[in-house]
Amino acid sequence: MVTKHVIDTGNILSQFGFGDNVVLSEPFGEGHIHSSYKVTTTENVLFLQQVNQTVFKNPLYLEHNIRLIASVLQSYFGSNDERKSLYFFPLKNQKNRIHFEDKNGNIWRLSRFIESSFSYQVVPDPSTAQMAAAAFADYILALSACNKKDIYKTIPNFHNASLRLRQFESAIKKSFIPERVHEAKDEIAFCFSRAYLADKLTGLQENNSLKKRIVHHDTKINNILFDSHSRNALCVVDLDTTMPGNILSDFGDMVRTMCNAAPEDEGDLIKVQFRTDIFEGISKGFLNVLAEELSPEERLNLVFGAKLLCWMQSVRFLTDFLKGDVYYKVQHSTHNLIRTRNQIHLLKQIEKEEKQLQEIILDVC
Ligand code: GN1
Ligand code: MG
Repeated sequence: MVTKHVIDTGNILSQFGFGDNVVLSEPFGEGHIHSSYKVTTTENVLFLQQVNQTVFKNPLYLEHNIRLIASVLQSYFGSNDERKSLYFFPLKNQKNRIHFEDKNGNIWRLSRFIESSFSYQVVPDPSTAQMAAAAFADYILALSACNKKDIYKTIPNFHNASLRLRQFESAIKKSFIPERVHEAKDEIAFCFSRAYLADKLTGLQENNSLKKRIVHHDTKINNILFDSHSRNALCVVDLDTTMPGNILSDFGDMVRTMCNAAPEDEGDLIKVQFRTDIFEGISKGFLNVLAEELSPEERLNLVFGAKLLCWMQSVRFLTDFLKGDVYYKVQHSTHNLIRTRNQIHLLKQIEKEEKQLQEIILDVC
């Protein structure tokens, strides 16, 4: 159902030099963090976002990174292909700023809406997975031209698995909602049983086995837009977590979200099937672009990355459930627990197929 919104869209748009002739403003997308709207005016279709300042504590960092990334992508893809990257409009009276702060301290940004595009919640087939993976790989390759020092860490320690584990332990100890600790006791035990994954990541980092790279850190399938006509991958979106990290984050999160035959909050675990043919598609798409760029150690640890990201996401969803749903948007009280169960179920399947997945990577390289 399309609902009219009470946000003062007209005023916000006018800060970016657009008339306040809004026809419709409707919530848009499936993101768990920012609030996004598709805004239709008599002349334009726009994408308006309210930045989540609880998660992104320094909006100036976001602004800086987004502008830098846009310019890098523009030179990588060529300036005439404007649908290949998101362009945020500058403020009418402050051309070097893209954030408008309203009288309540809310921060807004505006881009054009990429028309004739769509996203998937579930990948339909291996060739789509291959295209999506190639798009994320191109994004990483484009950003390899950037100096890592020029990109701010928008969320420090974002994929620090050991820290995520400590936050999880602390949520259990504090027992914010005791019934929830009891309700999730099996999932808590499972997450602890795989805590060695965090230690393994620390070990790889200490040995310098993983090159520091600027990566996206949120390579969910719904963070790629596809062209409605050609059905080809069009552009990567949701760029706010782009910052220095390692390759496992991006490969792992693609496997986590694309290989699952169901959305990440499907509660019927029969439907949560790990799809090996999609894994092959991802590996081809990613490594066709990046194989030369990656070291043998990075390639060897890609399957570990898939397990790690699945585990870390289980831990993050479960921590949020234990804390009373303070981070991810939820639609009901067990949403985060259902997401956790879904991710654990997927991880168990990856573990069973690990050897075969490793062979696929070797074959593709
Ligand atoms: C969040 O904003 P969205 O929905 O694309 C989260 C990711 C998680 C993802 C789980 C900043 O991404 O890290 O993997 O939910 N983003 C942030 O679906 O925490
Ligand atoms: Mg998103």
